[in-house]
Amino acid sequence: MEYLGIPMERVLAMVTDADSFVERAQDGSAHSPYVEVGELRQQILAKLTYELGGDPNWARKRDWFVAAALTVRDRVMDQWRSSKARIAEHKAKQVYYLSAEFLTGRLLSEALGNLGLTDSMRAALADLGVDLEQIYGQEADPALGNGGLGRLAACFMESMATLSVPAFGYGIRYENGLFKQVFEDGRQFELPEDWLSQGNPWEFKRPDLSYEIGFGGEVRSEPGADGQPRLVWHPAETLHAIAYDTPVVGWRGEQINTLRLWSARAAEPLRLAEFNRGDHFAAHADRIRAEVISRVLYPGDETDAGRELRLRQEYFFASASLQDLLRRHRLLHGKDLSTLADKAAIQLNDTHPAIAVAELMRLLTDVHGMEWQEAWRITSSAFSYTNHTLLPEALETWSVAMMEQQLPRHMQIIYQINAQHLEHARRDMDASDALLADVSLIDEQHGRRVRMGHLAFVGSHKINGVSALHTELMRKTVFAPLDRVCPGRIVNKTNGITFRRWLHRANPGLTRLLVEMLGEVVLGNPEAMQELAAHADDSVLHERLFAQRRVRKQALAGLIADQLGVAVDPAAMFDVQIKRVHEYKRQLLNILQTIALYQAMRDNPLGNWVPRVKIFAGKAAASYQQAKLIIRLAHDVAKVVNNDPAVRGLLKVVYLANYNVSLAEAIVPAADVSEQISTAGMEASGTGNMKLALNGALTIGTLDGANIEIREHVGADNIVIFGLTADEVAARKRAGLVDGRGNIAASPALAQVIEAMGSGVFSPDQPDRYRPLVDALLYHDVFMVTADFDAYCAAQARLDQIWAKPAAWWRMSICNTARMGWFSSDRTIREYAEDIWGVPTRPL
Ligand code: 26Q
Repeated sequence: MEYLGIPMERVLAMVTDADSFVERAQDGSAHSPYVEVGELRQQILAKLTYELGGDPNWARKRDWFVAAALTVRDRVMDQWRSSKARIAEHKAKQVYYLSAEFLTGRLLSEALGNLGLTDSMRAALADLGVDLEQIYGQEADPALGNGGLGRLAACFMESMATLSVPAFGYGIRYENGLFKQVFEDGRQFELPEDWLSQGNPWEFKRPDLSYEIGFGGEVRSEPGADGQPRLVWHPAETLHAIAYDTPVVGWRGEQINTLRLWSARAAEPLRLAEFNRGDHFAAHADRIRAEVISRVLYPGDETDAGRELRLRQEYFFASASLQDLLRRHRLLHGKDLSTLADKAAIQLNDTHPAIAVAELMRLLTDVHGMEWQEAWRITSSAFSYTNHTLLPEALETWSVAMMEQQLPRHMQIIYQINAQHLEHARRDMDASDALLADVSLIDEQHGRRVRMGHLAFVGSHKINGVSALHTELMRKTVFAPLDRVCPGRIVNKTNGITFRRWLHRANPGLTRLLVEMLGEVVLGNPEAMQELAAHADDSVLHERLFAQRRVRKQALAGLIADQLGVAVDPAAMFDVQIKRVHEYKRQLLNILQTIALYQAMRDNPLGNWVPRVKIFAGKAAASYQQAKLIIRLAHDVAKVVNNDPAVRGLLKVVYLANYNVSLAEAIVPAADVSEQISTAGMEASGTGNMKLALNGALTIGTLDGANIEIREHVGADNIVIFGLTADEVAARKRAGLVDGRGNIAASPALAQVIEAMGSGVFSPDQPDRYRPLVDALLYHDVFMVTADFDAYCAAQARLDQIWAKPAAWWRMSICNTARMGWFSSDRTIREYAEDIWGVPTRPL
């Protein structure tokens, strides 16, 4: 990461110091550090020389990174093998986490940290004249996800390894992850992402682990072994799924799990007949059609449904994963599949892998000859499903016609599941015709579509939301009908984040302070951080926290200067909103308030203003025009504000490009204010809110998602809440109150902002550029931006007042860090393990 390359002795000194501090607390290695450093140095040199064919005198940073990564990987291998052996020996139940996305972030510092090797590696590399902090930046950040859902999967994988829950993560090895975001004149452009171009030292290709995946064709009735007729699927097309494994190292490296990502290969490398005829293009056509399946991650979060290739991706990885886990079951537990649900808990990360419900039924009945009812018992005991959104446009459905064409046998199975499900609803639950239509797996209203959320629900024993509010809304809205006919299945599992990455690694300075004050216990038991609140008024602690934050703000300021050429003052309040750009997340509300603040500063340049830096980062789906326009507005506002001498030293606006896990790791520890301002009822949980509060930023937010629980934990005095509640938003929508004109007329500040935007103050070359945004605010403000504007500005003013009293500010910040322990993904995973999966976890 470039910011670590900034020549700032204090940054490095602080980071280095703190790292050793964390690791000395780990009981991992019995080695003498001197022996260990020497061994590491030898191994790195050997890797560089014999595996990479490099020369220590000429090696580039990238080579040193690969040599170091391979060295660490070797250390992981023995533990990995023994983890697998232990599971086989104990015939343990395993968790299978099926997710279309895993946003792991870089792995070198995580592996080193969790193995307790950071210090020794730093010393070994230093002996070789190489700076560890610099080679971290050589690793590609695998962008195999869109946002929160993908990062949650990665946090969960780390926590499962830490808690010794035997687990496989199953997903897709996209050759191109989420697009690279670049800006031209404030407009977002998407470039292909290329994380594998220089190789990936962490993955192991397993060519021996390959499964056939079929598509299309037809279903015929044929006599089975017993002479009875049975349905046999004859796919028109088959291809292979090949496994690539990455080790997942938990804290202290005791349990190593596997992230297994599938890559698509044509069944036949090329069509020989065509090749021999000299038609090389036709010979490769099948290969290309097959391999495109794992080529690219769909960039829509919350949208982009309905595309055939997406369905093929979903079935591809669901089928490969199920075939693989069935194979493992037969290997470890014998050919009897009736015990499958005792040995496998299969978690569906949203509906993206939901076709797995039908696929497991097919594999158990058609392929393994099991009776339907027995297969259904096993399937619905093995699966559980996590919902991440209630937005109607994000609920996946597939047209029956497309399903029949791509997966004809699965369509039949879905009909059969639906028949028994509707029969149960009608006979046992006394469902009316209207209720039956609502709970049917087939939506007949919009041209016959399969409702994947319904399929996942019906095929699961537990369905969970990701925050208390979200789960309550699931029961009350989208899943209310299903909850009536299948009561008791919906449970809440509030999200969490791994503190190893988001506190210990991202913020070693703060971690060191915590350990110094409270002892090493805080590393394994974050609830022990509570004690810090007793020191909330300790002025020495305030100063140390201030110094620590300042170092990280300086580093971020360096990064901003490098990327944007904008100088920001580390003494100013760093006010950050970092997340996917979506209308419901209301970056627009933040920008409107920024404009209002700018206008107020200009009107009264000698006022007692708190200097602020508004920091944005986040990608918009490539086809999401309104979101892209919001990004452009942020850039246009930045241009005007940053070049206006009237507000110099008072206000800066920056939009950092290509937000990803690594950038988050640089921004989170440098944030003073965390913007969590979604329209209430629309953000399922949020997890950035947790990362920022944990690192001591003060949240300004609505009563939405996990913000509500954050308020309960940190205390209402330590968070700035504003705006309509979810109930109030729902009531307004019901009443059709989405006209913003009344709100604008009632707010002079807002009226002035909208006037400026609409008249081209920020787009003089194209005055009507922001007409679509203005029109939406005026006539169709479904995200309640105008309704919440005044309350939001008042909340921002409260933040200014607190900032002016540093003792009050740091007291609140301390209470945040101290009381965020509950949001560890270790806690979340323990809840899943106990209430959903039925697997043990180890105490830390
Ligand atoms: C669906 C169909 C076709 C193509 C893409 C998609 C798609 C892809 C990604 C739909 C949704 C997503 C991602 C959703 C997501 O990240 N949701 C977030 O999940 C977090 C973890 O639970 C929550 O904290 C956030 O509130 C939620 O927005």
